[in-house]
Order: sequence, then C-alpha cells, then structure tokens
Amino acid sequence: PGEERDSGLSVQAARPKLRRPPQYKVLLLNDDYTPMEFVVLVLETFFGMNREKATQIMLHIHTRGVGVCGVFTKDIAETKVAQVNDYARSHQHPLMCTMEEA
Ligand code: TYC
Repeated sequence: PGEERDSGLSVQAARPKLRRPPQYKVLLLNDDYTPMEFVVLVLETFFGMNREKATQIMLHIHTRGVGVCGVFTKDIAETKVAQVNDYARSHQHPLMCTMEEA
C-alpha cells in the first residue's frame, strides 16, 4: 500500500554550468634599493622558479618597472603577497609585492 516515490536517481548526471574562480596576478614592483640577488631569491623561494627564469623575470621588472610572478586564486595570491612583503621587510628591503585581478 501507499504511493510510489521517485528514487531520485537518474541515468544522466546534470551538468551544472561551472565558473572558474577569479584569478589574480601577483606583481613585483621595481625599486632602486633591493638587491637583484634578493629578488631572484624571492622568485625562487615563493614562486618556484629556477634561477634562469627568476633572473629573466627580475631583469624584466628592473627594466619595465613591474612584472607578473604568477597567477593564483584570491586566497593564494593574498598569501604570496603577505609572505613576500614580510620577507622583504624582515631583510630591510623596500621590495613591494601586490596583486590585481587577471
Ligand atoms: N632595481 C633594483 C636594483 O637595481 C633591482 C630590482 C629588481 C628591485 C626587481 C626590485 O622588483 C625588483 N638593485
């Protein structure tokens, strides 16, 4: 006795529209005082670059004034910015790291 009930199961899964989370570029700014070697160390340590890539990006920033270190979701980008700025300050360098939506 009683009503039949829908099992809730279906043959084909629904495919809800997926949205990628917003991405943020993490940027390093040039300044006149931070040693080139320190910037290379930062790019290796916090952005996983090898020495060759880190040197290339550092020279780009030195020449152009700003450069992209990587593209991340908001939380990761915020963490990178804080880590780099804390690290630079702890070594008394004025190096500035910031972020913007990609
Ligand atoms: N301009 C610095 C120098 O001549 C080097 C430098 C490069 C500083 C990149 C910051 O984000 C930077 N020592």
